[in-house]
Amino acid sequence: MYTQAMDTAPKEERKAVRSAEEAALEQRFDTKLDDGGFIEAKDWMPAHYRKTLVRQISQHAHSEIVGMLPEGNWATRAPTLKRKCILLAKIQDEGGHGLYLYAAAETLGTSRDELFDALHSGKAKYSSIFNYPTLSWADIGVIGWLVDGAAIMNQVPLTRCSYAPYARAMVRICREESFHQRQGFDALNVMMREGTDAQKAMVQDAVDRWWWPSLMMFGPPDSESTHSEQSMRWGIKRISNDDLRQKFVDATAQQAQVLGVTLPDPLLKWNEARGHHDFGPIDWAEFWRVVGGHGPCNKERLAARVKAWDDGAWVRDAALAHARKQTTRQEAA
Ligand code: BYC
Repeated sequence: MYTQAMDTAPKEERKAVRSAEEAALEQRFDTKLDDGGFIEAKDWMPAHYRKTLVRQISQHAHSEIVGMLPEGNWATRAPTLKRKCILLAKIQDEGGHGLYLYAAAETLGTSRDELFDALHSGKAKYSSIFNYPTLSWADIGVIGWLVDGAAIMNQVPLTRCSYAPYARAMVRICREESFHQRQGFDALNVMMREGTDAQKAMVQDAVDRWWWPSLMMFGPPDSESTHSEQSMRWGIKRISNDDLRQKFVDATAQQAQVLGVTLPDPLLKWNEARGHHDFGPIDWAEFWRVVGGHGPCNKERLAARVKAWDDGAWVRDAALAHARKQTTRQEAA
């Protein structure tokens, strides 16, 4: 039969050569990671490593931009000009984090349109925590203290993630998250030190509502975590879900004492033998309900993102038209 192919070996033979080549590449990839090396966008990587990274980085990016919504709810109602400026800056930072992360995901060969499609169609996940409502101003402080606190605990190890573009994005994100956590603690501290009894009660109420969902941010227990084992082997995750959760509980229990609030867990207690705090059982049924789309605000959050995307269509069209006009002018010059 007529063919222009250079390689006329039988199909099975070609497959064997390809898989031997792939095995050698995979061996080199594994050795690099075992030696503590990092992978760059143009390096060879197994398809599953690429897919895992696109999944995690895009979920992370979606969480950042969906995370702007519960805070945006209070942008017009911040109690002072100073707090309003801080809140606006924080919300803008979250938008920026989303953009660094979408850019990091794009280096893996997935387009931003595909990533947004997955979010808007409800296929892609984002952090469970953003499906809870922000009912009072104290919620904004508690999001900074607990939610950003949990985010830092989870994200500092990601600055050493084996995929270098993600690791580099995380360095800047963590610096900004650290400011977010401190501003949240400061806002609560002012309410607890100088506030009225009603304001103190508002802080306690917010802590009571956000504590358990914050612990869920770290993901399911290690025994039920689908991706942990492989992601740890590849150096995408450096510390397990349960270990990070424990570190967070230990750090936060002390901060709660300084603030003068009670964490809503009667079983929370320092365990001298373990050198850690023991804590009560997490309601994993609630976690899976929220992750499955049935939390208090899932529908509202997704609808707000889709609306923002649709309302922004004219801006994207205008930017594209402007870029086309500039290219035509440059070509004509
Ligand atoms: N919510 O095998 P596992 C922020 C899913 S942004 C929803 O342990 P993995 C901030 C998981 O995706 C915070 N889903 O997964 C922003 C998987 O489902 P799929 C976001 C969750 O990936 C603005 C399944 O459960 N941070 O802090 O090894 C303002 C099994 O889980 C959750 C990041 O994204 C959850 N909480 O570990 C303020 C950090 N947990 O994909 C603050 C980067 C798990 O198979 N991501 N699932 O359908 C990570 O570190 C890891 O992806 C996780 C989960 C630790 C979250």
